[in-house]
Amino acid sequence: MKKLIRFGVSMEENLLGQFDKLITKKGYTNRSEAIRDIVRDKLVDESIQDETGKVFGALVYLYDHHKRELEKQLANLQHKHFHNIISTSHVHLDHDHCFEVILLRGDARILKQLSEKLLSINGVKHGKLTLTSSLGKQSNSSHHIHKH
Ligand code: NI
Repeated sequence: MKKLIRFGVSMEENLLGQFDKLITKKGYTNRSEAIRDIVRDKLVDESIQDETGKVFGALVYLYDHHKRELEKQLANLQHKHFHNIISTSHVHLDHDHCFEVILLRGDARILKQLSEKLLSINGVKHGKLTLTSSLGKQSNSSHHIHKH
């Protein structure tokens, strides 16, 4: 474990009360861990803004199974970006809908563009991209990312 540094934070009573309520609701048992997670979240957000930052993503979407040409369009785009795609999971939700999760890696800008293209295809009913980065957790972790 890395060395922990203690520091004091001043806050209005009311603001602190709201913060405590929020973190209790989210399941935190102490303020320090909640503050650490908030700081990590900000750092990850910041690194994701960096267009050449190596990030990881999960794109989830739901689409109409009966829409003509849709599955072909989705597959074509995925093949075009095969080097950004780690895996794709497909679930046949019901008679009409399919649900897919694509795990992605690469530049934030590329992953966002690819996701926008996939989600804008006619017949894709809803979807969302979540990006993360190891930069906020450990500053030197990029050495451990294996490039294929
Ligand atoms: Ni299906």
